[in-house]
Parts: sequence; C-alpha cells; structure tokens
Amino acid sequence: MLYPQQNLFRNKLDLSGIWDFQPDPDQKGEQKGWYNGLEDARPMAVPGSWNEQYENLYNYLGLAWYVKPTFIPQSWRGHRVFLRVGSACYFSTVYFNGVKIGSHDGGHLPFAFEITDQILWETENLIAISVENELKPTRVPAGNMSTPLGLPSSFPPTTYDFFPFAGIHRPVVLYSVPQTYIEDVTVVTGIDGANGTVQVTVRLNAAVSAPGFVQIKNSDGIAKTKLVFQEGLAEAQLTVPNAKFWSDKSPYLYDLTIQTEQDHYLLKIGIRTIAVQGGQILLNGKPVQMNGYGRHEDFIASGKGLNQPLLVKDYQLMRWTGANSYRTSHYPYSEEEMQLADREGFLIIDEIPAVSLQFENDAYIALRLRMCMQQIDELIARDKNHASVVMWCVANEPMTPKLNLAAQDDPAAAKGKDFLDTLMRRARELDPTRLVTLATLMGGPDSWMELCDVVCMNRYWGWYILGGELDKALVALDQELHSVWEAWHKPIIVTEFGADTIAGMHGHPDVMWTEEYQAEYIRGHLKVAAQKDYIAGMQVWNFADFAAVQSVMRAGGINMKGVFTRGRTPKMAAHVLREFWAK
Ligand code: BDP
Repeated sequence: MLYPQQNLFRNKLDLSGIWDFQPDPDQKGEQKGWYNGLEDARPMAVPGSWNEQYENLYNYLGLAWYVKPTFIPQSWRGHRVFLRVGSACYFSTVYFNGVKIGSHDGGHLPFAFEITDQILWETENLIAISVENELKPTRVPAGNMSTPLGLPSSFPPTTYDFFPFAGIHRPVVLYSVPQTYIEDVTVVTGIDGANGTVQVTVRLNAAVSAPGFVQIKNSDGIAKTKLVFQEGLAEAQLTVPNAKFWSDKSPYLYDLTIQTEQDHYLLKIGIRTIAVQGGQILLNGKPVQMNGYGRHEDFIASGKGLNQPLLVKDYQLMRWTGANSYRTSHYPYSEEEMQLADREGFLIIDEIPAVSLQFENDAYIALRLRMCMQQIDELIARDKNHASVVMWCVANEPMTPKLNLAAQDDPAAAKGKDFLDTLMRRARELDPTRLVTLATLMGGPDSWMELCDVVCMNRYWGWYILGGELDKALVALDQELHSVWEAWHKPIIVTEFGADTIAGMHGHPDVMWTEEYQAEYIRGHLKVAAQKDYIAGMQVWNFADFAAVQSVMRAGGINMKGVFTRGRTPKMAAHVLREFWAK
C-alpha cells in the first residue's frame, strides 16, 4: 500500500474539495442508481466528517453517498489507474462510471481499486462512494452493546470515549502507474559502528525478471546498488558510511530511490534501531524517554477529516511542551501525519482501532479477531517504512466484565489472552524489527501484559479512583508501578493519565475540574515517574479536549482532559509539562 507519488513515471490527482452528498437512511440509493448522480445533493467537504458540517447530520451514522465528476488526463492513457481512499469510516463501496468496483470494511486505513478498464477518455467520469458507519457489536471498535462495566449509557452508543465521526476522512486520489510497477517496498535499517545498513526488498506487480537499482542519497554522496528482479522480487543491502542516524533530537532523513526500467519510487527513510533492555527503551542503542500524549484526530467542523494546518500546529504545540512522542490513540492516523512525524522526530506508538475489546460472545469474538488481524496487516503494510513508528499497539483497554485482578479466573480473561496474544504474535511475525504492546486498563488482568515488549498502562489514580485525593492517589500509583515492574521487569510507559479540566475554571483549594487540579495531578505523576528508572515514558491523556459522545460523564459531549482546549489554547497543565520536558 505505497503512498501515491508524482514523478516522471507516475502521476496523481487529488480530488479533495466539495463533493455532492446525500444521506440514504432507507438504503434506496443503490436501487435508484445514485451511483449515476444524486437526487437531492448538498455540498460536503472531502476530506471531513459529515457530522460537524451539518447540525442535522450530527448523530447520523447510516448510509450516505458522495459523488464527484472528474476528467482523466489524456497523458495517463496506457497506464494503469487506481482510485484510492485514504480512509473512510466505516464500510465503503466505490462505483466508477456506474460500475461497482469494490468495497472496504473498517475505518482509518487506505484502500484502492483499479479503474483502468472503466475510464472514459473522451468525456467526464463519475465517482460515487457510499459510506456507512453504523455502530455494531461485530465491528472494531464495537458499538450498540450493553453498557460496559455498568457505566451510564451514552449516545450514540459506542463502547469507546470518542465521537464516532463518519464519512470520507482522508483524500480521495486517482493515481497512475506504469504497466509494470513497484507495488511494495520494505526497508529495514541497522547500525554497524558508524555505518548505517539498509536492507531493501522490492516487489513488482508482475512476476517478471528485470534490472533496476536502488540508491540512497544525502548531501555527502550516494550509495547505490543493483536490483535484480526475479519473478518480480528483488533484495539489496546498502551501507551508508558514517551515517547520520535518525532520532527524536535529530530526525535526519535520507532519500531512498528505487528505479526500474519502467518505474520510480522515492521513500524518505531514517536509519535507526529500536530495542528494549531491562527497564529501558533503546533508540540507536541509547536509552530514550517517550514523553508526550494520547491524542485524537479531532477538530471543530473537520471532525476526523485530515486537517493539514492543524497537523502542523499540533506538532509545534507538542514540541513547545517538550514532547517527543505520542500514541495514535485509538486508531491509525493519516499517512500525511506519519510523514510529518518522520520529519519532525516524533516516536510513535501506532495503534489499530481495537478500543475496549470485550470477550463475551464467541461469534462476535471470531468476527472481531478477523477484523483486528486485517487491521494489523493493513497498518503494518502502510506504516512499516516510517522511522517514527517504533511500536505497534494491538489494543487499547481490552476488558473483562469483572474489573479486578482476580478476574484471572474469569473465562473472559483466558479468551482475551488468546485473542490478544494472537494479535501480538501477528504483529511480530509481520515486523520483527519493532516493539509490540497493548494499552492496559486499570484493574484488567495482568496476564495480558505477558507478551508486551513494553508494558503500557492507562491509569487514572486521582481521577476515576481516589478523585480529589491526590496524595493517596500518588502513593497508589507509586505502589502499582513498582509491583508491575517486579512482575515483568520490562520498561513501562504510562500511556494514559489525566483529569478533566474546564479551561478557565480555577480553584483554591484545587478541586477536581479546575486548572490547578490538573496541573498538580500531572506534576505529581511526573514526579513519581522521575524516581523510577524503568519508566520509559509518560503520555498524558489527552493532548487536547476532544468530541466524545453525550453522557453524564461528558459535559457538552466533550472530553476535557486536554492540556490544550479543542481550539488549542493551553491550560495551566501545558506549562507544567514544559517545566518537566522542555528544560
Ligand atoms: C480511557 C480510554 C480513553 C478515554 C479515557 C477517559 O482509553 O479513550 O477517553 O479513559 O476516560 O479509559 O478520559
């Protein structure tokens, strides 16, 4: 799943803009031929969630249609042409000139279908995409289930704490490639003294034998070697003398180009290694702290739609607080964002959308397992060449019905362990070069941490438990971290800790929901962590306030644990983070 590129051999046409749109609550569009044009269209921005573009679509999650006409450039004749959707939530079907060309299940990951044979070269073509985002117990993440853990109900009925934004969330792109094209590239980097090693595997779309070459370029020179394709596959190993290694402090990127007789592809690569040793994470052989945030793709009006100015701003704000890391909670973020992370030197925990998995019903478990495996495959295929991605996270807060450590005897705990171990094994099998983890829920079975390279813990001491009693909460945190370390002897990242805070609400004393409470809560957590050399990172929940579902827990439907507001104004806590991280 290579990102589309424009060069001497390839072309692309980004169809971002205003599309025709129509909801289809009665699912009559297909029968009425809406793929040839809508009956009652209104304008809708792509990329963007539909929910915040119209008040009367806020809670609409059913089927809807997007339609857009486009010409295909004559210069693309003789090439193979694909239609690619960066992501759409949740189930999409693509039609081209009235022909159904394919469907994709699952949000947050790209999909592409070939349209070469359907193209009309002399006239305009019509693209139609139907998208549907119903909440179902069989989906990942799941919805419309009985309320977990006896929590109050919420609307829409998700099992997770973010708004189930719907629609085409990332660009729709047409791209052309030559008849015989570079279909996949895998780059694995290593360090050998002062030199960098780069192992490149290239797969063509056809089982042909042909010559090519691969080169790595930087300001000091070029390392180049031949690629000899046999049955469409070629491998090469390059050495970069006195390499500049990629890191969070110095995110140096090399241009790696692959050239065949017919095609050309350029990747920006960072040469680095990632490993664990005892209680530490090692980047290029040296201990590194992964400090930063859990985040969301979320903003006013664009919802979960790609918002490039916001990306740049968020990176700048994260850096301003001294952060060097974040988790793509709770789903894969855009490819544009991963490219920025490579360039800006962020260390990413890359997560599939497996939020709040439950293990209650065998038929559902089987379907969810299939979807999680698909998501791991698609995510690793998409992100395997990003220097920034250092860890795969296969689940966030999987849970058993009874939340306590005694839940080990619960049959759901054993089923959950099988499920999660299968996911972690899959990620390792596909990519043995990165770390693998899952983010654990407070009180969840500790056996689930067994296969993690790094123990990632979401903990709310001082908020959901011992709220308002920070002194006691921090003692409990201290003790829990100690016992988890004693149990596993693995590095620990606290991947969530946070306190809802109404921006501008102050209090003396510092009661819950005030800016003072959040500031002290975060200060207290960072102080506890600083005393423990097995803590490999602290990630605050959340970078910014974000849209959640309506419930008695979320005033105005907003989760307010951000250290920035949804509009990106800092709360007091952002300054506390600067004291610790930006020194
Ligand atoms: C954690 C979840 C996260 C929530 C957070 C919270 O992983 O998605 O938003 O709690 O309650 O349990 O704020």
